[in-house]
Amino acid sequence: MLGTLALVAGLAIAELVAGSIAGVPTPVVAVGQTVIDVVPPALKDWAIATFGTANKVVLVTVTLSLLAALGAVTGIWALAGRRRAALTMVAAVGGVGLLSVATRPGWSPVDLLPTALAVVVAGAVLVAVPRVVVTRSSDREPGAGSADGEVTPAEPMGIDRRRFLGSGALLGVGSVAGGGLGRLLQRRFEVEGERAALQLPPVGDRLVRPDDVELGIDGLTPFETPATDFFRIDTALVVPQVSTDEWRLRIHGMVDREIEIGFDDLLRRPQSERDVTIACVSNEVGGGLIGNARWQGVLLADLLREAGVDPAAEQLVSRSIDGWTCGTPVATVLDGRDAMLAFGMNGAPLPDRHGYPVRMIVPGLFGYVSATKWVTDIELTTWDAYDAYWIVRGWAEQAPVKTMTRIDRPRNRSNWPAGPLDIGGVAWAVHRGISAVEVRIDDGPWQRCDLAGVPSDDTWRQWHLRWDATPGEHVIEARAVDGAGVPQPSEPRPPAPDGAQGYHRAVITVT
Ligand SMILES: Nc1nc2c(c(=O)[nH]1)N[C@H]1C(S)=C(S)[C@@H](COP(=O)(O)O)O[C@H]1N2
Ligand SMILES: [Mo]
Repeated sequence: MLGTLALVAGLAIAELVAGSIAGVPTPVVAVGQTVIDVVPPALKDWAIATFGTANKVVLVTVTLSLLAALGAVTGIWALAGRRRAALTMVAAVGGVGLLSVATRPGWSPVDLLPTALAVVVAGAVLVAVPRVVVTRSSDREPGAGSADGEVTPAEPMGIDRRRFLGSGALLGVGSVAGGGLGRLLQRRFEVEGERAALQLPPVGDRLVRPDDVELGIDGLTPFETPATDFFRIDTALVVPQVSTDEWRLRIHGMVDREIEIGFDDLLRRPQSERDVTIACVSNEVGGGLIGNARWQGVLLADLLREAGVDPAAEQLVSRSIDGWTCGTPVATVLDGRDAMLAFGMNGAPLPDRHGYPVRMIVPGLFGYVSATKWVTDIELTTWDAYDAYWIVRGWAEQAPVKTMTRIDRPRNRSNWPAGPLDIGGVAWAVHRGISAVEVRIDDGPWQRCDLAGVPSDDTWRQWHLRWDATPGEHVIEARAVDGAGVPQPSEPRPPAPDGAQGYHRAVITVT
């Protein structure tokens, strides 16, 4: 109980400090973020596979439970007079917190403040509360009356329950109030308000989207994924809140002229708009870690040309404000495709979860080698000079999006009446385009599907086949051919190290 009080008081003061100084991390976030970055890749892959996008909630819950358990033990020690043991525990746990803060990329000493104060407050509670509530035989004469006239039995050491409840209530209420106030104050640092007020400049280089991107069949994935449904993958435990006022991008390394620009500079440059499908390398066959959006931004190649890229530069390393890194082939960025610094998504400013204020988009490459959110630094370098975040963790250096088809209807394990049945989904081979989709039922012949229109080779493509369903259980399989005529690989492979492959299938029952 005392341990919980100390813990809650410590965490509350940390929230209060985090609400007073912009950008400083609370201890739980700092430790959680460090866990994310240091856990072995296998454990992390397991956590993502088991808990999906809830893995971050699980991580915070586990961290808090662990703290609560350690706190309970510490509180018992403190009440039993083992002050030194209790304070050693606080120092040890606090040390882990401080170390976590001080190993974050780009940390500054002020970042230590919430955790340091949490340690001090927790320690003070563990020392002070026993002083007030623990009664020793010397404190009271045996049989002496307490304040309300009750007779307390003689005891060598005991706890004054009333005082304990009193100080506990005081501390508890104080902590909840302080922590709550801290949380409220932290909202000041959220960018949603400025984002809502931001006006995107008009686009000169407009996107031309054909009328037939939608086949108009029920249950097909829409061509444009609404931002609210768009998958989110990143290593950030809390979504970075980056104001356009503070945002700067530096382009440096193997360039003739270093460039540094602010957000307003970006808005003043020629604006482009493109539909681009982005996908995560962790997407399983048939999975949902893929989305298609209309991005507005400036073309990255233009900026790089201004900087003057050294012909010997091979790797473009982009870095986000929270220290995440990404390595993209320079040759890919400069081969004429529409690599962008994007700040608009589907006609609105980028949501914070998707990289507000600015992210990278490179059509045709998996997200971890191209799609840096909250990007603030671009360095031109070589492959030998640097290994980015996921490369160190065993994922492939080169990761073009693989040709893939997903069956969106009928759903796996669904039941249908015999008769005409619409089979459909999306297929993608980002930047190579889709030239054909074929469907096969029960090892029958591959049948050509109808294809929707697309604005470019950089998006997924809806497809559809009407089939006269006959009673029984059926296996539906789909595959695609890319724009260069290369068929989708049939051999199944898991996501690691460079993307899943194989045919998606749906098993249905027709009656
Ligand atoms: N700063 C930052 N950017 C990042 C990541 C990250 O962890 N941190 N993850 C990348 C990965 S692995 C993917 S798949 C895409 C996902 O983009 P989305 O969350 O907007 O869908 O973001 C990329 N950009
Ligand atoms: Mo990803």
